[in-house]
Amino acid sequence: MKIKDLEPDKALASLGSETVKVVIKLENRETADVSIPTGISAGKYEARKVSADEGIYQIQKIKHLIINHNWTQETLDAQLEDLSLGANASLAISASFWKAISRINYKQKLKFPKLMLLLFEGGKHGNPNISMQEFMIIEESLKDAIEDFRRLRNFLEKKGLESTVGAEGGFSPLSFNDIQALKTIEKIFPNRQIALDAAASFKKGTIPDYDLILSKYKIASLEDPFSDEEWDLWVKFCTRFGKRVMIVGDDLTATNTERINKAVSLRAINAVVIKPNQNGTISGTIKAAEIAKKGNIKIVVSHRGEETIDNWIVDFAIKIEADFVKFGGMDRGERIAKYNRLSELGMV
Ligand code: 2PG
Ligand code: MG
Repeated sequence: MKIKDLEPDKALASLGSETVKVVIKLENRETADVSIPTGISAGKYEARKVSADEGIYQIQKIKHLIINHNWTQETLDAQLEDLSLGANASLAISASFWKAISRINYKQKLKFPKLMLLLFEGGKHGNPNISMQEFMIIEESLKDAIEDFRRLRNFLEKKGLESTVGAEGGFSPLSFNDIQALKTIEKIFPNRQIALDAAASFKKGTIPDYDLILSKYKIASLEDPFSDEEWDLWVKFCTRFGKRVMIVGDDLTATNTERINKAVSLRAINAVVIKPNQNGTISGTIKAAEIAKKGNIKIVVSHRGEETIDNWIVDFAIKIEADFVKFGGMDRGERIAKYNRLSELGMV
């Protein structure tokens, strides 16, 4: 497919910082625009991004190599890799092409991933008295997720605690700590499975008592329990708990094919987060997901801390048959945009 035009621009992400946006036009008159999110707790093994200004400059500079040529997703991404652009500039081109040619046709019958619905957040995303970054529950239906989030809001509202939300639309009451968050979830949702993201690479001070938390609460999934360097701790932990709990690599693996390969062969994880902007191209991200599938581990496709209102990540998660998705709480427009897309595509 020939790319007729490629226009880089700036857009604001959810915390008010500038990010790279691209509008693409194809010869068949399809157009698409994408704007790239960024991590708040971005891992050090992620592909390097550049500032929005630098990204726009880079795209303008190489645009003549891209337009008026015929591409498949693979050939375009191979060219982008050769050009060594910032990951956000590269992904803006790669993902706009993907969005223009691979968006889901509404008439298809789709298999939807389970939702990791964010209820409370702390760490770098919210009130730091809550040391873990994310407290989620697992939902199989969008309707249940909407109802559950509303129930939690009503509960907190009665206590005057509902007005503080974190970066991803989860609640983050200033008076809460980790245990209060867990107790509240257990009280209101006794039948739901809990998923946590400890984001341990960013934690100051002591790590939580995982033995206690895993024995007391219905934890089905624990992401980044240790930092992205502590391979031995990961392996021991996964040997011990991996049969009953999903041990999920995010900062550890950074959607990087080599790191996922290593984590799979060491059995350091039994599930992995996939984030296109950690990788820099769509083909590279798909390759990372394929390694995970071959290694028989679960896939969690995730949004980022600093998100945009773009929603192609939803189509992408469905297309690569993700087992789970993380799109935040039912609050803040950039999170709602993803839930709305799931609804448009027929998730009930
Ligand atoms: C994470 C992500 C998304 P950030 O750690 O899983 O929730 O956060 O984008 O800030 O890295
Ligand atoms: Mg994470």
